[in-house]
Amino acid sequence: MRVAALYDIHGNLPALEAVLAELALDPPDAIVVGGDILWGPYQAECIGLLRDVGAQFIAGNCERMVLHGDTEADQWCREQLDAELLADVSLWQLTIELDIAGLGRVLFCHATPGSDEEIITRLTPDAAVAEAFAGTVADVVVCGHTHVQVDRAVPGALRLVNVGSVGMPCEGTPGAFWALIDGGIELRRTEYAVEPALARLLEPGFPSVEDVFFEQVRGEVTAESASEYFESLRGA
Ligand SMILES: [Mn+2]
Repeated sequence: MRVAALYDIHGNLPALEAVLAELALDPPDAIVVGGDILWGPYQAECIGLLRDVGAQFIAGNCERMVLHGDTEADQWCREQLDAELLADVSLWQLTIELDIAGLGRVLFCHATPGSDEEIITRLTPDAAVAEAFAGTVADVVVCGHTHVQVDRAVPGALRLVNVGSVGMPCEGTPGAFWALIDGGIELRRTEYAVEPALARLLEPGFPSVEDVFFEQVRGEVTAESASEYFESLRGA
């Protein structure tokens, strides 16, 4: 079974189009969308493209923010979606589990199985990671949320993979980041044209679009700085 894991798309349609064009050349058996497809300029368009290819969706903290939040951006995002789509999003589960030959039980969640916003980074000590996943029965956990790719074995626990972000990566280089899971786990990067994408992302009127997208889409936020920032928030 070949599974593409696409996380943290954030309504970045040009980035998603690039990944889907690559996947169309050799379609996987399943596509798991790991939360935070919402909270960005082209939410409904991204959901539409992924529904067309039969993707399965789980919810992240941004789905919760778009459904229930009260910032200007939360409200703008909610107003872009019709009642039927919002009702569908409210039904998305927090986890999906798949049995994948060569890996075993693979649990997909946005941040951790028990929280859509718990911070785990490449800098988080093993003991804290083991504690966050205590009680999780899986061989591999596939997560996102912190927008930096990670593949680490947690001693005595499990293999933790963060597939990175399609739409708002913090990797020090532009592109859409995701993973192909096929017995092994391949962390992937798909290139797309940055400046035309930024021009398109401005069009719908998503609030603070320049603050949210420009540095990350241009690849100006490094994995090191993002990991240090997120790690400073952990447990705060
Ligand atoms: Mn996110």
